[in-house]
Amino acid sequence: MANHDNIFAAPIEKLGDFTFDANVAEVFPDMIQRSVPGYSNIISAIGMLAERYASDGSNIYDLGCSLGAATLSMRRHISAPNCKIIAVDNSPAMVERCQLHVNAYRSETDVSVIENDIRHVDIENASVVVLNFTLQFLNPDDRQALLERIYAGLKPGGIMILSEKYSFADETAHELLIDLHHDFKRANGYSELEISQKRSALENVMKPDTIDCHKQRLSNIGFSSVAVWFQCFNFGSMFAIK
Ligand code: GEK
Repeated sequence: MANHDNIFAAPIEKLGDFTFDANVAEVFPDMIQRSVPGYSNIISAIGMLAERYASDGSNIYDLGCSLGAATLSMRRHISAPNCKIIAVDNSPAMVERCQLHVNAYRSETDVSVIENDIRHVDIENASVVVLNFTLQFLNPDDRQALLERIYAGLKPGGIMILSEKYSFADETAHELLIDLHHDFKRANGYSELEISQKRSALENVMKPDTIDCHKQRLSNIGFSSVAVWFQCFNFGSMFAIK
């Protein structure tokens, strides 16, 4: 059974900013499953999309891979020959554990797990690029440049899958969707204290954009088909095709 996330269960006197350290990596599968509505469905669908879009001899990127859930889902589904999956994360604890998960299964598709900042990784000859709940952790000023580099590195017809937590311009909708997300967390066993401490810890490190902002930015960069294919409360996933 996965290790249980109780990182915010006891009162923390000096609540710092949230970081992806060894404590988080240890409980990550439990944490993300109980915190992100639809996470398992999204992981499965990333595999299905990769199966359709991975092309012979191309690179597939999983940017902000954490423990490699999207990488493993894609590796299970891809049938195109000579593809290479490049999984990147800048948390040493995540990368170390991701490598162990990757080693646990054999596959025709090669996987490289790389410890690096996704803002500095070369993206080239790509048929599929996944940003599964990662862009939201970048400084808002760095988001456009990364998306431009992804666009440039994608082959024509290639796909980017971008899952994010969203904010909403309408205040009532914004508050309601946040409340529903907190209900979801309560239903998954998180206490009021855990919910509020995690919210405070994330305040400085996660600045979500609106769906309109994402769509506008992707269209301006040049992506031709941009659509939200999944949404539950204030979480969702879109694809953008070059
Ligand atoms: C999944 N995609 O399970 N460079 C590299 N990695 C980064 C950076 C950066 N600049 N900033 C944050 N990260 C995964 C889930 S989790 C989402 C992604 C969440 C990494 C960070 O270390 C963490 O592992 C990941 O992005 C975000 O499908 O925890 O809500």
